[in-house]
Amino acid sequence: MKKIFMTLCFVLLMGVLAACGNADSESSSGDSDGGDESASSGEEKVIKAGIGLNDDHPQYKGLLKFKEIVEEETDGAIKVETYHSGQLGDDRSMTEALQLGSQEVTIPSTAPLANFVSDFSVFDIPFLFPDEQVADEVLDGEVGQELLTKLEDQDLVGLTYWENGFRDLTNSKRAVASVDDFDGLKIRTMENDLHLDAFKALGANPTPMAFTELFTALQQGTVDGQENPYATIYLEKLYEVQEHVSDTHHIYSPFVFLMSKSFYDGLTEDQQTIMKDAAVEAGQEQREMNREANEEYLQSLQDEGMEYTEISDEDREEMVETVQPVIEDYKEKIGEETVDKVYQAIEDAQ
Ligand code: TK8
Repeated sequence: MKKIFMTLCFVLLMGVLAACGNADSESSSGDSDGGDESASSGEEKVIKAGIGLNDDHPQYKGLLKFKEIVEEETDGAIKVETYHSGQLGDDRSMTEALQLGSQEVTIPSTAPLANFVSDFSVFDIPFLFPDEQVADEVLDGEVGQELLTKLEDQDLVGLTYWENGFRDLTNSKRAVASVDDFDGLKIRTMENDLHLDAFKALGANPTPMAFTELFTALQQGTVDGQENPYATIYLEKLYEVQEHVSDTHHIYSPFVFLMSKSFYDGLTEDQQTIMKDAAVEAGQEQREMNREANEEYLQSLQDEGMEYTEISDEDREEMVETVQPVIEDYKEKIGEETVDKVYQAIEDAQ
């Protein structure tokens, strides 16, 4: 009798222990399935965010704003480590690092990004955007957002656009006021075929180069000149190795706020929403800071001794006509549908 009682107690005890065990696994599987959609769920995550420009540039100030928002909104569950001045690499190599999952965020210009998704070269069409307001409307509108979705096939998530700005020519040889003045100038361009062919059409001798190599190349005379917004020319101290600046305003360069798709897909829905909202909010501030900077720094470049040449409407029109064959040639390479949609969006925004 006693033996039967003891057996029953043992069986009952085993049943109770098994039920407790299941309860633990159910509660843990509830967590591990990501059932907790809160922004601060799970183990701490770290975002390595690298850019090519230095820590004085509005791009870095925008990145610090992104960091502030993300760490606040996730209660520290996601930390952002920020790197500038090409510490983690150049636009292309950092974009490749995101594809590999060894870095989580970078913010390249669209020109090198066109090597990953060719449609982005639409923004390299010279003289495409008339001003920043139209650029904002097109980039933040349907066609700009649709382009960002094309990045997913490249293991990248494009969260939003920030602003690099209207690009202006500098060089160490001569004042550039007209098409003829481009003749033979060794101009560094971003790593983008449309940029190369456009400067060849103007008579220059272009060389594609990562931004991280630019200052040394200018200092050593490997190239005579380059083109970037005034804020970059000033804050990267290119006035130390360049004599002349012209307001060519030949291209409006967007930045794309990129995140590694493998990292993004591992976030909860709440965390993904925080990433997007933080990139957009920080981007709005970055655009404002960038515009103020570009206004201010043209005068600063002249104060540092650079000779400023204003391009007349007539000479700019000649530049537009000179690069038109290149634009026609690239419409097919970029994708006729994308080019037509962007031109239509620009017309609608004016
Ligand atoms: C910085 C670059 C730079 C771009 C260039 O990472 O390469 O000239 O304008 O700002 O994206």
